[in-house]
Amino acid sequence: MTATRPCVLVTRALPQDIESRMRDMFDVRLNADDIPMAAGEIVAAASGADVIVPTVTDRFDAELIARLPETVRLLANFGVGVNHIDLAAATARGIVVTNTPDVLTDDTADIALSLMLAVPRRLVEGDRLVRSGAWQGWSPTFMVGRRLTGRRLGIIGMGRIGQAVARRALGFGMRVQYHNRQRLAVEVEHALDATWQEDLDVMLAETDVLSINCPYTPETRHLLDERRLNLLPRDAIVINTARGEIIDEAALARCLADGRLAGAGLDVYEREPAVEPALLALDNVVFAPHLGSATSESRSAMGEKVIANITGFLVRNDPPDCVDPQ
Ligand code: 8YV
Repeated sequence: MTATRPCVLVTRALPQDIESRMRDMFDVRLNADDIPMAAGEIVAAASGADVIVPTVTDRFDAELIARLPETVRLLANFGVGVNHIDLAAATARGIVVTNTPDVLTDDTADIALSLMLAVPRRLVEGDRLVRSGAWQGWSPTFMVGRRLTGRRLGIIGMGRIGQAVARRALGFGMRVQYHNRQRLAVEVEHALDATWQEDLDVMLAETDVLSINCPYTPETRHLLDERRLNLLPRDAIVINTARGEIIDEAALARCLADGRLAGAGLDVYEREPAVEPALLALDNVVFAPHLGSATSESRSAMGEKVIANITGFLVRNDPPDCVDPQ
């Protein structure tokens, strides 16, 4: 590290233990109010900074990256997804981008499974009914849902989180198939008892529970458009814990409203924190407010990764979680 302490701008409030470690190690500029910063505020606050720590709520597009002070050499993202950063523009400016993989895998998979259970077992609908005081008591035909056991799970994106979802689904007796750009090693497929489907459309037609776990890139924008949503069986449910933009939300709302799909469990949205109003009106959708990595364990570990990436970059020019430059 340089003799003077490196200057680090953090755009959102981070867990206290992480902020205090950063205060000890760096000349750190924190966002105590935790109000998302506009592009101009980021540019001004980054004056003289070596590193910026962004989150998913910042948009580091080519225009903002071009305006960053020359001193900025690293964007140490707090989070694994980097779709909010224009990687090509960063590379062109000689700015390295890092992220925080692995540490949030299990917690994000847990949220996927929570939604997978909550939707077909109608848990949130039930919670609303009990709270309303209108529950009339048990009956053989009351609030009957569907079981997960034996149902066909289709996973789009079989990276770390997709595989963690598959491991959990095995415990629920689901039959696992996946669509991924690359087929997994045979041993991994065997361990997960998962079948590769090269053709996404074919997989969709044979899927009861669809879990989206791929990154959001220009290629995956609206990957689940109206045509593909219509390939799913009528009693299928859709779970999205990846990025909202991968599903055409308006098309999803239409399919759910007219019974072409049975339900959806969503943790992410196309225009967060706004949610498609047509979806909000539906009882067969369970919403979570982007909770994938929201455990104290994940958030601290993400912060530790950010610190390791900053020091790895400044000391050895070799951060452990360097995102492939484009
Ligand atoms: C994070 C996520 O909380 O890591 C990600 O990509 O989607 C979330 O779980 C968020 O990105 C923090 O920046």
